[in-house]
Amino acid sequence: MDRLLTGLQPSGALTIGNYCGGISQIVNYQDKYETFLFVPDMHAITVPQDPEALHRNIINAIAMYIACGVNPDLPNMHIYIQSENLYHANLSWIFECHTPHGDLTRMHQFKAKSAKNEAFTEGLVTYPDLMAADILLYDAKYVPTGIDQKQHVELARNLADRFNNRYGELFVVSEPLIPVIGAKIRDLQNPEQKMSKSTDNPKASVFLSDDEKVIRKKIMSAVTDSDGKIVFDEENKPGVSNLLTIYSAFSGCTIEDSVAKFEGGGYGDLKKAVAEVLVEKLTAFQDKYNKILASGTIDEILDAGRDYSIKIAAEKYEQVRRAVGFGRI
Ligand code: AQP
Repeated sequence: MDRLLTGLQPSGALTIGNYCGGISQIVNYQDKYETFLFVPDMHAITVPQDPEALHRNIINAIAMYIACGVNPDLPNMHIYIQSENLYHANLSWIFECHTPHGDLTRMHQFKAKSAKNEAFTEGLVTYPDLMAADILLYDAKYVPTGIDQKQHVELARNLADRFNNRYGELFVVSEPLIPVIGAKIRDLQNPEQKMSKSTDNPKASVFLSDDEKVIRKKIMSAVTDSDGKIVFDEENKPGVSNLLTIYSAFSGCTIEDSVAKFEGGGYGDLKKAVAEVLVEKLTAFQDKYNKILASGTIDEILDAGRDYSIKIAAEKYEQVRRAVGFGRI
């Protein structure tokens, strides 16, 4: 079985964007690939985090993955916490010593997040090296992701190529898997930007944990435009196109079917339908989520995932360590 790997930062509650770009793809592919699904808590601290909230977000994220359809009982599913496997940090250091600084500071995510905080840390700069380590330790062939993380997967591919050329075949060169619908769910208040879990605007993102009333309120106040036509045109009508995308992603329709369903109608009707489909899906996730949190099974899942991930990562790290000349011959 080929390997697939992905992680979602526990930097806040997960959004419907995280679901479309990450979780839904894992669910779609979980019977086909050996899946490494981890919680990147080390990535989360590249921006300031409250320690208590971080602990809680880690466990909540696992419960939400499972509530959304990830099956922890599959023998090919491995769920673990990044910081519990020290090989991620070890390999990241080696990658940092092989990545030109300029390659890191030209990353879109670095530019966006450093612009928000002048006192950004070095961890924010080297984030893509840690992500490359997350991927390459496991010979992951596929990395499901939204558009925003594609550039980081490309950096991991470049590192794999560079190492293979310089030190001999060490790494599988991974491919990003970008969803056809929902690769970039947009901020509801500023549709020029992508939706994010760490937003400051309370109306910008729909969280998977939002209740019915909140979902309806956020969708009904989503920014659209003044021309009143329901057309899919991401460049000129990003707000309306975003609503059509969310409707399609959560109802299973194509974009064309959604346009056909709503064209000629008003934005109010489109928003009501988007809210309806989200309420139906998210309340079903939330029912399962509460049961999983109460079941006390998460530790067992994480212990097994940690032990397996360490076993695989240790073998790869040993090869790399020898290749770069660390330690004794
Ligand atoms: N808006 C989005 N649309 C589609 N996919 C998205 N992803 C993130 N936002 C969208 C995808 O979700 C997965 C997990 O991302 P992450 O949590 O590791 O980091 P991120 O991309 O930085 O996500 P956020 O929500 O924007 O987090 P913060 O606010 O902490 O930076 C990835 O596959 C990502 O592409």
